[in-house]
Amino acid sequence: MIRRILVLAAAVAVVLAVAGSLLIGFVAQQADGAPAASTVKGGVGGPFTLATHTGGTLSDTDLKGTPFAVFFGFTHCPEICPTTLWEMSTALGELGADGDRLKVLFVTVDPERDTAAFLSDYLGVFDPRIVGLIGDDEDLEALRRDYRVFWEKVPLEGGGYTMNHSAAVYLMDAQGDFAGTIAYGETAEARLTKLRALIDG
Ligand SMILES: [Cu+2]
Repeated sequence: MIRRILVLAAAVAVVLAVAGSLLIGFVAQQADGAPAASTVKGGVGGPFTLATHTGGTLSDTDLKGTPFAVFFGFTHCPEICPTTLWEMSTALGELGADGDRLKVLFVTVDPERDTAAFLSDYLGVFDPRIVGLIGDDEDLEALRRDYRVFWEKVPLEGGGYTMNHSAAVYLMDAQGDFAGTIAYGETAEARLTKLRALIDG
């Protein structure tokens, strides 16, 4: 009986965790309308130059001709970021060599803690093709506006902080125009279909 209650409690915890993360995604979607619209076709996206986790730089002009999937998060994230990075790694694995025709980018919205070294360690467990990107406050404000991303710092009881943030992966085509999103919680099949379509243009 006790075992049954424990199993039930665990199941309820999982359901609550999933519902909570969906709610965060939903709230994030609702809250992201405020910044001025981007001038890029599709209304999402814009110019950027950011530091990579391997010590280089990457700009939107470097990506001309290469479709990319970009996601905004932070390494201390308890669930959405590791899940998304794991799912994108799985998708890249399934795409195999076709996955080389696309770039998957992870922009940290927590540059205070996510240094290049920290990001390198963190990304080490995911597909090596995923590029971690770090910007300063000005870079991040431009991305927040152009990509209509939402994030905010939330102090934690007992010290420290976490970040609430938009959970969608933004898909940008080879011209740098907005091509859609992958929502948090979409099926692996839907994710793969969207990535294949992005690669095939
Ligand atoms: Cu996250």
